[in-house]
Amino acid sequence: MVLLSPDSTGPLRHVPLFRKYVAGAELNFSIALARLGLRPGLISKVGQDEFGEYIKAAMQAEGLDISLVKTDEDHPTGIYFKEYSGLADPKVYYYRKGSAASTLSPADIDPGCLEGVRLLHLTGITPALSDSCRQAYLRLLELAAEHQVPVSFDPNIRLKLIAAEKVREFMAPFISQASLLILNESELNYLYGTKELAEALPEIWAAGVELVVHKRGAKGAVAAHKKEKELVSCPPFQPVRYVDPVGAGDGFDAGFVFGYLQGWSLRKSLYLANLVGALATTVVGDYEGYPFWSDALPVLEAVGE
Ligand code: KDG
Repeated sequence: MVLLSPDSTGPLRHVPLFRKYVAGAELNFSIALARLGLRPGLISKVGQDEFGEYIKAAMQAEGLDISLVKTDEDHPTGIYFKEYSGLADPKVYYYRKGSAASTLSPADIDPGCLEGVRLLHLTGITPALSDSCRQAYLRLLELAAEHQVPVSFDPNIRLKLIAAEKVREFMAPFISQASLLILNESELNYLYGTKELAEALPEIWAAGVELVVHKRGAKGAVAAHKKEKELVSCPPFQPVRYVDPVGAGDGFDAGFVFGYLQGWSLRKSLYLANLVGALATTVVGDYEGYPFWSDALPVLEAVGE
């Protein structure tokens, strides 16, 4: 999506100026990984319009593989707005019904798209956009199973897209095929009726997940592995400036997945995750604050294994 962020605080009806950014959870995640040195590909659709061109150019500039991003002649690129009230974190307003991305369907999924891929990362946002998106994501799960590609999943629950009472059933197929599950406190609560990771673990292991990470925002993060008794926790990284939290969760996921793919310890992966997430909060855009590998390396060296 394109993000239009107001230049001033207050209800959008009084805002005269907006700044334009690129956003979207899966895109943010991919950019964070690319900045750390990987070359992720994204499966999505944009409209055949100026915003679509803008998004593709930004993806290329950030080093993403956009060969699986389709351009749709009949549907526009989705947009979303932020609104800053001065009282709380920003509200978001989506204009993405009928957008190009919401028409993603199994026909858009190239059967060879996971060949040679090390990990498939999905979030609960795209499948909540439409039934065809959900079918496309289920097709990706089939392909991941066929090619033995591990799946990481972040439910990324958006109550503007999915009713609270449907969340558990909706997320079940994705969670049950995920090796790695990453979620925050409110998602833990919607899915397992608790805010404590330890209490949710029996159900999470029973679903087949091997590794689960609890993002706790300003309280840091905790990870648990099915084969280990002890939970591993990590303190937060404190940025020097705070603007808004949007994009932090995606950056966190990417930082953790990066460590996971390198075979790092849970502790070190959590440190990088916290660092990427925290730096996202220092800017208005979703991903602009994510660190490059050269920024992250000295912090990681100071932390050790
Ligand atoms: O995680 C950041 C996203 O929330 C933002 O980019 C917009 O993808 C988005 C969504 O659906 O909320």
